[in-house]
This record gives sequence, C-alpha cells and structure tokens, in this order.
Amino acid sequence: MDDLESIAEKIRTMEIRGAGRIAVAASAALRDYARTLGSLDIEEFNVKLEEAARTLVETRPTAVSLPNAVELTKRHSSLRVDEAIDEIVDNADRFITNAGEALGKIGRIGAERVRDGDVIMTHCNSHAAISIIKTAFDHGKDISVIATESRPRRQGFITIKELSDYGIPTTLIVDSAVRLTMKEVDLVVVGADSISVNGALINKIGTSQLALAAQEARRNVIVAAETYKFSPRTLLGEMVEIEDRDSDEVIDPEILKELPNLKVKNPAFDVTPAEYIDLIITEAGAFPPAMAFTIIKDYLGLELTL
Ligand code: RUB
Repeated sequence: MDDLESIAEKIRTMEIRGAGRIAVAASAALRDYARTLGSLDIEEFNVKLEEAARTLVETRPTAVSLPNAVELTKRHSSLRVDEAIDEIVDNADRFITNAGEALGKIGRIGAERVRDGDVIMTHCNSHAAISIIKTAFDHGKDISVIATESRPRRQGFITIKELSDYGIPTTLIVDSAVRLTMKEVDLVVVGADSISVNGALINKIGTSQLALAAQEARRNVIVAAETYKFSPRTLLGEMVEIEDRDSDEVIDPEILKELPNLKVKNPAFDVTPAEYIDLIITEAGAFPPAMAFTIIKDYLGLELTL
C-alpha cells in the first residue's frame, strides 16, 4: 500500500495534476498494488482492492477521470486471485494506452478547427488542449497563443514553457486580463476535468470567465476532452463536486493569522454551462455539448453509473 499511498499523496498535493495524468497515474497505481496481493484469498483481495480504490478516488473530488479510471481498472469477474490480477493488469494497460492514443486523436481532430493565423487563448495547463495547439502548429499553421497565469497555482507557467519551448509564439496574461484581451483572440481552447450529462464543463477556476468573454466577443470555445472525462454519475442527478483548496495557496498563513475577520475562499474549479461551448473534441470525434449523454452511453457504458 506504500507505493499506492505515495501516488495518492502526489495527487492530493498536486505533484501529479491535470485530469488526464491523474487518471493514468491512478490506474497504474491500482494495477501495481493488485500485483502485490497474489497471496490473498479472493475475498481478502476484493476488500483490499476496494480500500485502495477508495484511497485513490478520495484524493481529489472534481476530475471524474479519476473515479472513471479506477472503476475501469478494478473491474474483474474472476473467483481466482491470479486471474483477477491478470484482468486488472489488462484493464490498466488498455486504459493507459487508450489515454495516450486519445491525446493524439484529439490533437488531430481539434487542429482541423484551427485556422492559419489564429490567436488561441487557453487556460491553466491541459495536455488535451495543448495537443490541439501543437498539432495545428505541426500542420504548418501560423498560430500564436495567449495563456492565462491561472492563479493561485499558476499552472499557466507550465503551459507557456511547454508552448514556447515548442517554438509557438506565446503571450502570458494575468487572469483578470481575459476580457480585455479577448478582442485579440480568434479561438478559445481549454481542457476538462469533468463534463456532465447536460454538456456543462467543469474545469479550472476561471474557465467560465473565458467562455463568457468569448461569447460576448463572438469567439468560439472548444473543449478538448477524452471520453473518460464525461461523468456517468451525473445521469443519476449527482452534481460534480467543486474542490475547495487550502487558503495557503492564496495568502500567506502568517498574514491570515493577523486578520481575524478575513475568510479566504479557494475554489479550484468552476462550471461553464453548455450554451457557452461550441464543440467538445474527443478521441471519438467532435461533438456539440448536447451529445454528452450519447458519449456517456456509447463510450463509457451506463454500468459506470452504478
Ligand atoms: C487542471 C485543469 C485542466 C484539466 C484538463 O487542474 O483544470 O484544465 O485537468 O487537463 P489542476 P488535461 O491543475 O488543479 O489539476 O487535459 O491535462 O487532462
């Protein structure tokens, strides 16, 4: 459990972050943990597996990629531990391979929406969004990017480094400059932590601000999301929980101590309603948000709602 606990801690502290990377790390951690349980009987094995799954899922509440990855990995139908382990190893390897391939497909499908000369605004640090941007650039399109800082954790710095190292002209702005800057933008491309059955996007805090400003300026917003970022449980009426993180990320605790009447709120994600989203680019194609139910049914399976 030590290795699994150490991955769980890295997800909690955001050393491993971003919905896709969290999912892949959790799937691999569960696979490797299952492999250590070979000497147990099947009942003990299942109990340990469930405990480990819970530990991983409870690390961060918002990205549905995490429970989806854990659920798809831990499923097995065997009464023998060795066979159960084989199934889990296959599940994890399939999930991780598909996740890697999905990024490439999203890049290729999404790049078709980028025109030569486009200025793209992005937010936070999304592998899926970056895949679209890099692929458009690889296709020879003369693009540039405006990236938000993404306070408080400043994941925008990871994005600007990656894009600028890749040779893509990139401009960094503070989050509050989004509306002013939107007039220079042709297209907004962001990632997803979760997409609910009504097509709403849950992504890094501030995403809805980009979408609102884009709609006001009549710019298109596209979301880059693997199908495993869709939330089956929203079909049962469940809401996606918005993670509240520690005030330390926003303000020095020493300063906070001296201000007894101050409360700090640090929601890590927000919700962008479907009407602000033009298209969701998945590995299975480009869909309008209204098709979220179909994606959940056809690509994840309704049994994930159980
Ligand atoms: C990251 C974030 C990203 C999505 C998608 O938040 O909001 O936009 O997770 O990322 P945090 P990807 O830094 O709090 O994890 O496309 O890489 O899965």
